[in-house]
Amino acid sequence: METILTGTEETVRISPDLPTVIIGEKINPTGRSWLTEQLTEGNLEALADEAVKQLEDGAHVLDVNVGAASVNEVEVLPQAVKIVQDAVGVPLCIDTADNDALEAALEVYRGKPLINSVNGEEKNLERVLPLVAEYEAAVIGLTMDDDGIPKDPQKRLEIARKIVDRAESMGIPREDILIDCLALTVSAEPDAAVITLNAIDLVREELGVNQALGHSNVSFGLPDRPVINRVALGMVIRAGVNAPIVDAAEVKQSILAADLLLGRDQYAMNYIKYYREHKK
Ligand code: THG
Repeated sequence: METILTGTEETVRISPDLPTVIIGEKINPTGRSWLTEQLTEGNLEALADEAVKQLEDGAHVLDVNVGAASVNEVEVLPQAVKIVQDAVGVPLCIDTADNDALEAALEVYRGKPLINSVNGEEKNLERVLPLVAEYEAAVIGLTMDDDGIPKDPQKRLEIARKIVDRAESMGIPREDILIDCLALTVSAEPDAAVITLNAIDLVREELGVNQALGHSNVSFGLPDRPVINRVALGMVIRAGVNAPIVDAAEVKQSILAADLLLGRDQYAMNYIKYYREHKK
């Protein structure tokens, strides 16, 4: 089960047998008012710096999300994709709920992107999957539908199955679908993380597809978020997430450690290499 993504210069492979792929979350105005201001005014230069910095921090793919109430995404998202691709050669994860903006971004994207996202809502499947097929992209499927996000892990699995089945019926290879079992904050719902972990287990066992996760959501509203994010990350990687959307600066070492412990880093080569390069 190998998902292949390409940017202008680099290819990234996502597979249960390979080290975890880090999707950098920082090109996103949520909770960052200075970035919202820049995007609203159409000043996109900051995105190039943000992209380069995340690669230095150890990201492999970059999520690009310009969504804010004051931003015209149909105009700004394709511009953002161009600017980020001019700055870095890695594949991008195009993150938007506005499917006209998605289509505009796909038109300018160079390579094979990861579309973020489709979900189990009938209307959404009908709009997004034809774009995935047409542009021969990969896609993240969110385990939510017209009734919202189920609390029952089995129901999240059923939505994942529906997305995979529908995509395959349209000629989209199974390898090009990543499932996201949805991380919700444990500050609002005590069982939130356990439900997500159980859903990830089920998707790994029953569908065997690669899995993404908007991981930092788990700690919203709590003090010392990095410690929660780092501890939870070991758990979700063990359960089956192999392409988490995270702040690389915050969790790079934890991911290297998790891969080492799970036998995905022969002779600790990656782990040791990282510390050798970052000693100074
Ligand atoms: N699933 C998928 N895609 C997603 C999400 C998901 N994309 C968006 C989001 N959820 C994942 N990305 C983020 C990005 C930032 C934060 C959380 C998730 C975050 N930001 C800090 C805040 O809002 O407080 C601000 C950080 C800063 O100031 O630098 O927590 O679930 N498929």
